[in-house]
Formats: sequence, C-alpha cells, structure tokens
Amino acid sequence: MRTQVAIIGGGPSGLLLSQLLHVRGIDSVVLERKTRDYVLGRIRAGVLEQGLVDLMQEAGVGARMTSHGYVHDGALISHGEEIFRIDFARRAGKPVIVYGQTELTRDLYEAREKSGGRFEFHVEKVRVEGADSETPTVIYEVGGEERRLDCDFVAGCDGFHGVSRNTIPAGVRREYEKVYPFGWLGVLSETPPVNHELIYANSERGFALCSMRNENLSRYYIQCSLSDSPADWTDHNFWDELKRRIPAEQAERLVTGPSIEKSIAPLRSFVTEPMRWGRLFLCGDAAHIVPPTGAKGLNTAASDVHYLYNALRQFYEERDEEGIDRYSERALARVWKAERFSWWFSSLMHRYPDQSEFDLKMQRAEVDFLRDNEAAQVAMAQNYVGLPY
Ligand code: RFL
Ligand code: PHB
Repeated sequence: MRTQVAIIGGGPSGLLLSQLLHVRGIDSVVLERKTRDYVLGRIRAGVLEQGLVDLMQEAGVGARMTSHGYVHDGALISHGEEIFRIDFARRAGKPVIVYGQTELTRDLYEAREKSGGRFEFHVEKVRVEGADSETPTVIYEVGGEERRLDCDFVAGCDGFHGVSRNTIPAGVRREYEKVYPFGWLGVLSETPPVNHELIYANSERGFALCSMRNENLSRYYIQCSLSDSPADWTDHNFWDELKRRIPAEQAERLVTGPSIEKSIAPLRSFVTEPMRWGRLFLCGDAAHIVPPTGAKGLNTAASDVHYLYNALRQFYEERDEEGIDRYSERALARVWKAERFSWWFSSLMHRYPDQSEFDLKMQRAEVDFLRDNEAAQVAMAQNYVGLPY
C-alpha cells in the first residue's frame, strides 16, 4: 500500500491530522493498534482551547462541537473553605469550550469514515524503516500477516506508549521527565454537575476537581495514592472523600449517583526532543505528557497538529520545506510553555507527601496572591485559555 502521510495512532492527534490533510487533498492512512470503540471508550479530556476549536472548524468537523459544547468564561479555585473565580473572558479575552475528547474523537472518526478515509485497526509490531530517507516505509502486522505502507512522511501520533518515539536513535533523542507522587481517581456519573463552571480544589486532604460533560453528566477527580486501584474505592467512599475536599456550600449541593466509569491516571510531565527525525514527526502524547491539572494534553497535541499540518501543506502546495525544517522548534517552543503551566498549576493545587510546613505556607501565599492580584490572574487565564500558536 502507498500513501502520502502514514499516521501511526488513531487517537485525536492522528485523526485530526488525517482530516485536515484530507480537506487539503493530501492522502493519509491511519494505523491504530486497538479498535475505534476502544479509543472512544477512554474517558479523557474535557476542556478545549479556542485554537483546537478553530482547527476542528477548519477540518470541517466543528458543527456538533459548536451546538453541544459549553462556553466557559471562568473557573473557580478553592482552598479549604475559601473560593474565588478566575474570569477568563475578562482577564484573557477568551473562553474555553467544555466538550469531551470522546465526542471530539467520534466526530473525527465519523468524518473520516464518510469521506472514505483509510484505516487499519488491530495493527501489531509496527516499525518505521527509512525515516531518515525520502522513502520511508511503515511495516506492521494485522492478524499475523505482515503489511507495508510506503509513504512520503510518517506522523507518530501513537501516544505515550507508542513505538514512534523510539524510532529516533537514542543518540539523537533527549528525554525530560518528572513523575508526581500521586495519581487522579476519576469518576463519571449521570448526575447534574455541582456547579456550572469547573472547580479546582486544594484541600488539606488533597486535590479535587469538579468538571462535567453536559447537564446530566459529571466528571469528578480526586488526588489519590499511586498504590490505589479503582476497585479500592466504592462509589460511597469516592463521594464522601470528594465532599470533604470542596467547600461546604458546594458539598451540600453535590448530587451523587452510581459511577459509570472509574479509573486512575498517574501524573507525569515528559518531553522528548527533537520532535522530528528525517521524515518522521512526533505529535501529541507521543512526544510529551503533562499532568492533567492545566487541561493542556489534548490542546498541546492540537497545536502540534497545527504546525505539522501547515508544514505538510507548505511542502505539497508550495514545495517549500521551511515548515518541515522548523516543525520541531516551533512545536517545542509552545510545548514547554504548556509544560510549565501544567507543572505550576499542579504544584499549586496538590498536597505532596514530603511537603513541609514552610512549603504549605508558600502554597497558601501563592493561592492568596492569585486571588488578590490582577496580573497573576491575567497570567493564569492566558495560559488556561491557551497561548497563541
Ligand atoms: P492518544 O489519545 O494516547 O492516542 C494514541 C493512539 O495511538 C494508538 N497506538 C498505536 N497505534 C498503532 N501502533 C502502535 N504501536 C500504537 N501505540 C499506540 C493508541 O491505541 C491510541 O489510540 O494520544 P493523542 O492522540 O496524542 O491525544 C492526546 C490526548 O489523548 C491527551 O493528551 C489528553 O487526553 C490529556 N488530557 C487532557 N487534555 C486536555 O487538553 N484537556 C483536558 O481536560 C484533559 N484531561 C487528559 C485529561 C488525560 C487524562 N488521562 C487519563 C491521562 C484527563 C485525564 C484523566
Ligand atoms: C475533565 O473534564 O476531564 C477535565 C477538566 C479539566 C482538567 C482535567 C480534566 O484540568
């Protein structure tokens, strides 16, 4: 088989890239290790920056997001019983859109299927050959049969556990990592959200987040121990713990119900450099991970897709390699800023096992500074709604 762009990974990065290329008449094939339903079963991001919303529109797949997404002009931050609001519209001139990654991914799959997009599911033993040549090939197996995909370019959109990143020789690659000493236990429940905006809570029992998908679908998270498993947490214990971590007024309003999904995610900051090697380009979680506190993972994947799509467009439409040559540098400049914000906001909101009394005072002072200082709120809001591409 032959295509212009071989895309490894059928998550949001790979699908969005494939759809944007399709709109420009550039052919691609998406190789996915799992199935479409498996990918859609993963409950992940909920907050979209305007940059991602614009890309979805450009890809011609923004209709459902526009009609079903929720515009959020601000978010609440609590520390113990105290609560204050960051006004995104006022401080940064932009809102964010609450629309689940599951929905966004479904919209992209439907659009690619409708337009005859080529997919291979259940791919195994994927490897890239000749990435440093002008004729790369992706070799893989489906049901024990070996297949080859010849292409001009390879987009490694296969997430943190994918194979693309390791195609870049160890001598070229540099990795930067910070692992946090806790995880997030997430619960999805068919209950009305406790508040019409998100609440990020720092409590002495640990972090909590009240988020949502729609009027009758809530998404909540609590900081948990890395040794916990979802089975350790009954619904009753989860709701009880969540209520203790948010201010009493919100806790009294919280409507509880049976969980329909419960999972634990570890928290990690990770960046690999460079994001390009020859004709292989890394995109999204394949190249970088952020702790979810800043809601930046999917949004940073989207900015990579923006730079890569424009680079490929420039190559095919204008025979200009400038975008390709500068992809890694451009993408990484924005990635590191998202890493910084996610690390900062995580540090502000969580309780760390080794925190001293002094560290706690510093955290308290920083939350107070954010509450009282307009410049601090502007910086927070600009990062949260998304820095420019
Ligand atoms: P994905 O979604 O991991 O998709 C990669 C795809 O590649 C496939 N794959 C392979 N395919 C072929 N061959 C191989 N060898 C392969 N190896 C893997 C996988 O099966 C998969 O389908 O990466 P992508 O596309 O880069 O998208 C990244 C986002 O999924 C991720 O950054 C976000 O979900 C992060 N995230 C959030 N991001 C936000 O912007 N806003 C949020 O509010 C937000 N909340 C979150 C989050 C992530 C969370 N978890 C569980 C980590 C909340 C949570 C709890
Ligand atoms: C979510 O709704 O899943 C969500 C929202 C905000 C975050 C992380 C996750 O920072």
